[in-house]
Amino acid sequence: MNAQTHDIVIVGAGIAGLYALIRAQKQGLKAIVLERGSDIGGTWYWNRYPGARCDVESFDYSYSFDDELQQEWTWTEKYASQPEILAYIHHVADKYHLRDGVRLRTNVTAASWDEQNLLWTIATEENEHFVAPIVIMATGVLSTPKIPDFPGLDEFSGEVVNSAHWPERGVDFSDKRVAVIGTGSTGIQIIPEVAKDAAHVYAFQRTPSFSLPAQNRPLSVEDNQAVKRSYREFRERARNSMLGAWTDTHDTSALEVTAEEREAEFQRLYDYGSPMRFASAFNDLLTSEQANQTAREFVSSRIRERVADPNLAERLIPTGYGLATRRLCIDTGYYETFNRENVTLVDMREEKLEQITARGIRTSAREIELDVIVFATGFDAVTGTLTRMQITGTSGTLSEKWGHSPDSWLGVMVHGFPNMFVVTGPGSPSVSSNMFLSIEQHVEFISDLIADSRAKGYARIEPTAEAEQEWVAHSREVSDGTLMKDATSWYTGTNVPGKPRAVLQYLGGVDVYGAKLNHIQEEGYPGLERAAMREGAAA
Ligand code: NA7
Repeated sequence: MNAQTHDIVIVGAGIAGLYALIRAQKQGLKAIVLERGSDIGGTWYWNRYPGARCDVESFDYSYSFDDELQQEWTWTEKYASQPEILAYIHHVADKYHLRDGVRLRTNVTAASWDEQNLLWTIATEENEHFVAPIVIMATGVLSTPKIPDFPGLDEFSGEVVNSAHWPERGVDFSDKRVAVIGTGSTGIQIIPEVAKDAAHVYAFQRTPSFSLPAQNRPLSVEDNQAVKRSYREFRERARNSMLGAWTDTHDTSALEVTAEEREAEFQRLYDYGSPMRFASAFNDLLTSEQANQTAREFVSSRIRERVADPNLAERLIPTGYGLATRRLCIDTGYYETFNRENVTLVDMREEKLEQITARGIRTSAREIELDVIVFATGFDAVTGTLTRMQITGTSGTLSEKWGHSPDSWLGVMVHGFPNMFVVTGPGSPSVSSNMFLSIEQHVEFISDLIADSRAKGYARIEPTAEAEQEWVAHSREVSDGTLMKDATSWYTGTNVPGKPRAVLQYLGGVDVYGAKLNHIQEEGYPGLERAAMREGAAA
């Protein structure tokens, strides 16, 4: 076996992997990033479908580690589009000379731990091997799309595209009959865009989502300057917030204020257009069914105003789960799109998708002729990318372990997998936070831990089983107190058949979580077992 040796192998060249590379290079370590895509960017490389846009505001959704970087970059919209975010990531790669450290078109399929020599061997689909004492899995939380196996898919004579593997050449929808399957954040972004060009769009909805108007707008130079003048304080406020982005909300129960006050507050935040702010309008929207009901009623009324046909509006209004217990979406003209002549809702709760045929889709009610089928059917989120790799630790594989329960120590390390770090893994705030901030927080924690261990002569780092279980129990206790635990969605792993039900995020808050990481660091990393190299190990 002809293996290449490094100090660190980083898997994934998205926001996390690139920052991990910056930190490793700063520490003088020989690092390589392995990336399966043909370019850098991760999530923002793959998800280039029409309408793709972030749901965290641009000033928050960016790196904070270098003031020069945040001063020199100018955002053009409140919610940046995919091309703008990708351009930003490319700017970062150029500024910090990262490209030479990234190996593209390199798909990691396996990683195995050598306990004698304290080394990971990383294998790729291209049959290459990389050896390093440390591996950082920066593989993303929404990086393995879920593709339902609808019968007959192979027979379809038109074009089939997946939102998460959008063709680089683009897709021409003009005058085409198009089905979009899935009405989560992605479907909600795609449907209005495709409807502008297509002859007809059939929106296949199984579960309606709650969505708020994004109230997206161009950002002026003055808008940028206003934030840049006090970016340090802006970031500090974000780090000390529950969601990793400051929300202009009050610490009050929705049930303690009058109906008029509640309505006014919901309206104020609705007009602002931010899922994070709206979901934290009151402090008990995610813990009290009754409080949540008030928010649901408010948004349902707005949906009724946006959709001309009252029957159609009722079909688009979610029932049976709490607002923000599944992803609360933002949109640009989503509900209004259903007022167009060329858009039809196919309500899969009543009209089952029975078969994909050569000509289109046969439902329990009709056959719909189509030229294009778009899958926006979501992801095997947070754990799916890692469980698909053959990762073998000290006593079994990660897919076996997480097949029972996605346990980890703070979402950053896993007992049984020494020297393997995960950026924004299960049990960390990850997708319930501003991912950029959570990624920075994790990468900094990881690189500081590596530096500290190297300085002290430790070659092996592993969380104890007890520390891991303590964190899992705490995380579960927090999520058990919320309405989120009961929802069926990718937040709880219940969108993927066979995946164990567990809230995949730590819901105690980015502020609380950050304080925990800082405390652990200050206390010399309790919960971790660190050991020196064994005698006789390969140098
Ligand atoms: P989501 O939010 O998981 O949405 C996927 C959608 O696809 C959702 O409406 C699903 O309905 C639907 N779906 C999935 N499987 C099927 C099958 N078999 N039949 C019919 N419909 C299906 O993924 P997104 O990509 O929209 O968003 C993911 C995150 O990316 C988003 O929250 C942002 O953070 C960015 P279901 O709800 O399962 O009934």
